[in-house]
Amino acid sequence: MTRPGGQGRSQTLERTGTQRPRLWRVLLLNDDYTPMEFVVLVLERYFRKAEQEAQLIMLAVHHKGQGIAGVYTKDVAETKVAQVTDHARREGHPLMVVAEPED
Ligand code: TYC
Repeated sequence: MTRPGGQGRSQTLERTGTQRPRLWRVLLLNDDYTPMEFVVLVLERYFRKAEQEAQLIMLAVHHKGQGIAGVYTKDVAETKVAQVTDHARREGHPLMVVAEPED
């Protein structure tokens, strides 16, 4: 098959500008057993929140069922999920943390 300029080979379309990567939300889910202090520690250590903000996010999750810990590229979000889940399980806590794409 003949294509203009392609001589039968596949063509790469040129795009101008820079594509921003799709971002992923890391969500904390509420449960009845993970201590509040551990959730605050997680928000400070893995999501770099100051103590006051960490307290507010933790309480919002506690009352509403879930909340956003941070927004990252996919690989960073997945790493945070793995690190926090690993830490929580090592401490014996059932804390659930998940990543979901922004629209
Ligand atoms: N609900 C927990 C408690 O009362 C605290 C908690 C907050 C747990 C946020 C998980 O993502 C969470 N100890």
